[in-house]
Amino acid sequence: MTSDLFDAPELRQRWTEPLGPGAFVLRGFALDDEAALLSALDVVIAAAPLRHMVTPGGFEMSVAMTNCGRLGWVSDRRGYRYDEQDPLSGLAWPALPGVFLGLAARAASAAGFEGFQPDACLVNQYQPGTRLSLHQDRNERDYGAPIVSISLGLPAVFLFGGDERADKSLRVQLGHGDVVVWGGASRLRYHGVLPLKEGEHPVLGRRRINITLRLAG
Ligand code: MD3
Ligand code: FE
Repeated sequence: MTSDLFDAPELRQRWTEPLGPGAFVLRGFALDDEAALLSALDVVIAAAPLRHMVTPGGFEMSVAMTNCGRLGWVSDRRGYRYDEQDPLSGLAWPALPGVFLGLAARAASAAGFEGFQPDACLVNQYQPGTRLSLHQDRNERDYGAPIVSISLGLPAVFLFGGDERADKSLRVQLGHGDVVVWGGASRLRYHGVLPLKEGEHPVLGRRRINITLRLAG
């Protein structure tokens, strides 16, 4: 028997789990900023709608994506890259919300990376069945900067692999409010997300949102 009181963000636990060299899961780190994160997310999505990009191989991604910040990650038949413009509108991406920047800098600092100032923010939306196959993030200029990711909504099983695609992956469950910092020797590790399981999150509904902040340019 649990009381609704234990679902209140201020009563949920926060702790740090080391994942690998330079990689840490900060459990519950985003919970204090839940309301501000969600309203900032609405502003971003209203200006640059979530959309399914096409891979260079011609497949539509099952993850729906958008971006904010100076640079946005895009994929099309020509390849993967960072671009200053939203290809849907031809306009600059919406500004990177202060609450994203502040949380990213505090999380990076908690993991030992001081002065993190991302210029790119990718928003990924997963619905039940959506997956992200194993890949490396290699489109950024400076691998010395960490990547910070914020998970909201339905829980997902994250695959944290090695430096080679064939290396065995660690399975890490990421839930609402968890923040992960990936830096140092973990920065180029293969990673992916298993198909999202069916469910209904009390705040986000039938979806998971992942906000990834990077220094790309
Ligand atoms: C580990 N997104 O957008 S974020 C991606 O949950 C991406 O939406 C996943 O992978 C998601 O590229 C995972 C966490 C993440 C980001 C970069 C990493 C994990 C990483 C780089 C190296 C190792
Ligand atoms: Fe990635």
